[in-house]
Amino acid sequence: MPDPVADLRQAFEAAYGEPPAVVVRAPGRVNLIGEHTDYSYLPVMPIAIDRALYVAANATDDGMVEARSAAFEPPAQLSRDAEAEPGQGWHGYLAGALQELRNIAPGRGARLLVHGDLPAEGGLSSSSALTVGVMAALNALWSGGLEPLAIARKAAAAERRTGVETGGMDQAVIALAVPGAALRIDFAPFETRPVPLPEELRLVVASSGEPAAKSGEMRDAYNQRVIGARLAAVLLADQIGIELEERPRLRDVWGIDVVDVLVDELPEQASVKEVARSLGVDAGQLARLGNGLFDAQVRVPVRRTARHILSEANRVDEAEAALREGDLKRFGKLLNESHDSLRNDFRCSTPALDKVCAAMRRAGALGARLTGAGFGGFAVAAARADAVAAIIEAAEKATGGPAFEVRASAGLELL
Ligand code: NG1
Repeated sequence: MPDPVADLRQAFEAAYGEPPAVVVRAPGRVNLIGEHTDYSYLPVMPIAIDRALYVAANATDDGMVEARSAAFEPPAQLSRDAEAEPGQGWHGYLAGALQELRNIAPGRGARLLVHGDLPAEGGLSSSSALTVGVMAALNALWSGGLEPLAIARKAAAAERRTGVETGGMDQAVIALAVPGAALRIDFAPFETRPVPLPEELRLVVASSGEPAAKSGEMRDAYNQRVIGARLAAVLLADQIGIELEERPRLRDVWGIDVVDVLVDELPEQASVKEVARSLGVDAGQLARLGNGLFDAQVRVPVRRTARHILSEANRVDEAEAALREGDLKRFGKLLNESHDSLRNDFRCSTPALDKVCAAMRRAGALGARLTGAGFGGFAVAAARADAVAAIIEAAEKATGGPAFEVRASAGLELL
């Protein structure tokens, strides 16, 4: 059996001439349901998986952070004052992490080595596993005293510095997951509860064969949806009579009786500028992205975005109930409905994702959907044990793979 931790310790010694003081395991994640809901403060239900990134680290006193990895290129040599910018690849996540840790042990440095068996092509949260893992390792090395939840929050802030307006699901489940269960996460107020997975449930993930790295067009497409959700929230809140000063999210209007009707009356598309003008509010406060990168004149889809997000939040409630009751058929059906909504309303699926989901359903999956941001990346299928091998084979045949079974694993661990 390969032992990734022993290999990493050995590789660290070979690279830096001494054993690491700290080794951290940060798992990848697969979202079971609740897609594109987190940035509207609506619930999600991901698992941490049994594939992970491992970060080995030693402290130095030179105020520099050196990082090497077999999975990410090129090696990094960053000062503690490094600042993240979009388009810097993995250096951006490292710099964002350092910015968020600036108050901890100023002047100290570190040497890091990152290994893992988590595909880095996007979809299984390798970026968040990297950010959370590096921050946890540095926190341990520099005695920062941060709890896992604080690490998750700072890791989400660090990723936003790279230009993606992430909602915080990935970092939270990576930091807080428990083995054998999905984690239902609510964001306002922040609460998590484990949802034990039924014994007979198996989960398969399958690559669409297309990378979903968060750069360029993909980042713009993601951020456009975030803005569309915020515009929908203010327009609906205004209709219902909720105070606009508070920067409403779709969470604030979810479940209100008339909302389903009002959603259908939202504009198909709108820009931040148009909505601000129509409501007589300041465009900046209305839908500001963390890094101010969004152009207020760009028109984004509003109605379809809101329709997906609000219906998806209902599906999270229903899927949690189905899992607690052991109703696998119902759970599978909800995965299919989620995929349809992501494809037809939210429009973040691709022909390859549709194809791999269809192939897995035909091969016996109870349900299948894209997982994560979409626009490429991975799909997840729910199945009973006897169908797993056929599902993996069908998925690999459809897209070239890889496809493999995943198990709900522990979150962040200091080894
Ligand atoms: P990915 O890109 O699959 O890790 C992204 C966001 C999540 C969430 C999902 C969609 C980041 C780091 N993560 O996940 O917060 O919004 O899309 O549900 O941006």
